[in-house]
Amino acid sequence: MKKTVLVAALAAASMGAQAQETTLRLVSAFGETTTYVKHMTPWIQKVNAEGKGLVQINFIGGPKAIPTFEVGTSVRNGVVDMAMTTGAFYTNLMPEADFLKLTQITIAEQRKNGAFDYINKVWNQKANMVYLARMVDETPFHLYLTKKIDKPDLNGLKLRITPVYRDFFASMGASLIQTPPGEVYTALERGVVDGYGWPIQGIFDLNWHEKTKFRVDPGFYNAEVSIVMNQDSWKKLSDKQRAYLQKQALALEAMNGTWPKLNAEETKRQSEAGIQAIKFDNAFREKAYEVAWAAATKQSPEHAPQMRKLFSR
Ligand code: 173
Repeated sequence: MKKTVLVAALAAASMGAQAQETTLRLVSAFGETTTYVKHMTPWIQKVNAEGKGLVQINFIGGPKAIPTFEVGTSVRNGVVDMAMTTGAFYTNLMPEADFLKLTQITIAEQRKNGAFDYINKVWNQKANMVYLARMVDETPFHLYLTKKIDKPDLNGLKLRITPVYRDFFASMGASLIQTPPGEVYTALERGVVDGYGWPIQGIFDLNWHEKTKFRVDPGFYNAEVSIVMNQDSWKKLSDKQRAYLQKQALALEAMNGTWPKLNAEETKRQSEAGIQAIKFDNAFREKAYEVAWAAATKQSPEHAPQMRKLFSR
């Protein structure tokens, strides 16, 4: 009799412990050796160290676990609980995903002016996702080339793209081929493409600098990489667990201050690697925004105009 009571008590205690601590499975749409995973890793360590008995994050891996362009669907369906990814990789769920590149204010400002809540409303409804934290900000995209151009005319060039660059590069006459980041090096090496779009940071991660001769300035848009979460997994958490994750989301965003410095260092590193800047005037960047907002408004007449107001300076 005594023994039965003890066993029951132990079982209850262990169930209690399980109910308190939840482990969330997270995948990355970017490779495990990249700048973005390096930026996220200390954060996961912090979440796990401070979240003992409450919330743990189990980093499953990069595109070898789930291919880059399938990560969004996996989060929506709850195959994983969380992902580090960018909107351009899950436009199959909703066109609005890619509009986050058009923010001209920081994520801290987006939390203040209502943009963050607006994003969450759309993400909840259309993708079954919670938009938890933006971990790349204040970072322009660029066009990188293996051949020189002397005006913003991309006729005759074949470029590697994602939805980020599609309409802008097409508007200058380029032919386009979409690939995940993991296939850029091979495409360059085989001469399948004459260039690619990518943010100012990260081209050394997968050795693209070996094949890159030119970078076009100015940069355009604002690279977005974020942590998103399955909405059902979010709802299953206790209030305390949700508050903890929100606190840690802010801690991750507080690390965004390092990007401008890192970007300046990367620009220097590119020039030291022999990559030459091709400089166009600011009309190049302005056209990038014009083309993208026109496309956005067509794709989402309901949300694009409001997002434009909330995202602009
Ligand atoms: O793969 C890409 O070029 C892309 O869309 C992207 C978006 C944000 C950060 C890095 C890459």
